Amino acid sequence: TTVIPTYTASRKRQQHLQAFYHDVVKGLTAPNKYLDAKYFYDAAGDVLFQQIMQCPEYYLTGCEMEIFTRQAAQIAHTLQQRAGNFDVVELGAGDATKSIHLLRQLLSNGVDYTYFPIDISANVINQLQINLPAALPQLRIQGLNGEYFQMLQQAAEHTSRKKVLLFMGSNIGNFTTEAARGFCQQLHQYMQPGDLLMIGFDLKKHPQVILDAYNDAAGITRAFNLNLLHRINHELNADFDVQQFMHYPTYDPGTGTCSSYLISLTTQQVHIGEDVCIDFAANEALHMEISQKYTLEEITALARQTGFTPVTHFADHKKWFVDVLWER
Ligand code: AVI
Repeated sequence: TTVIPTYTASRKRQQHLQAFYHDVVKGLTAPNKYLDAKYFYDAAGDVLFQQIMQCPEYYLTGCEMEIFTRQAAQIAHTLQQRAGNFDVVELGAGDATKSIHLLRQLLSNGVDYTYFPIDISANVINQLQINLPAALPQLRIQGLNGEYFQMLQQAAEHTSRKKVLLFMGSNIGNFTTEAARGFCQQLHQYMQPGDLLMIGFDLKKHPQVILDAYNDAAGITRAFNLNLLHRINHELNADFDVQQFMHYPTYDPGTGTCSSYLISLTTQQVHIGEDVCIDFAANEALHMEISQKYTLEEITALARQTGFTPVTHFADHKKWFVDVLWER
């Protein structure tokens, strides 16, 4: 019995490495070079992202935390009124530091529900299954480790109750607006009429505030971006000279798109394994990530375009961030 898990783990690792290699080579050989931001989150990247969330410039976490601490009662009341009996499913639950306030409020209101946190990281799910029941002993929790849509399917097989889906932290901002539309449409297909969806959106605001959030003075976001080059070096046997790349975030207040680039400081070549050699020109840009910002009107339009009915929204006191509630 010990052989099978080891074999499975190494096979999973092999599959991961193949997909990672494929995506990296595809991005670095494209006419406009890019890397897929989903690869930021290795063990070092997870730690750096935790540190970003503590940075004074990175207001998003504090704003959404304010919404969930100060308005947990209103949010719970609205969910109960709209959905009656329901289970809670959280996509990309992380450490649930924000949703725990809602979970606690629902328990103290006597709502009988199961919490299904979904996360791609097995480690995250294991930790949640230990830590959350310690903090909320009455909580019924069923962690689901895997891809969002596969795990949504599993959650649906566990229970036929209505679902309240949470997708928080402005994770939707890491999609282009077109991809966000596709994602919401796909969610719609996995939901039943009457199910609710709560999504955290970062709002358009003073451009300098946004730019600073992705260019913190302590250099954590810089390290977060450069860490992906380190990861490619370690995992794919590449030779990025990380010092020769500069973190360069931009924000376009017209489109609301914040884009992070790494700029090649010199003409250089990077080898990936034995077969691939990538040429960088001096000043060539490598696109790393987008963090899309929205207006409330754009969010409402997104709901309607993807088949949802907007119910209400909860904003922080500065009106920098909203968690919107939509009904399927
Ligand atoms: C996870 N995501 C919502 C973060 C964001 O704001 O786009 C990732 C991040 N990248 C740099 N700082 C934070």
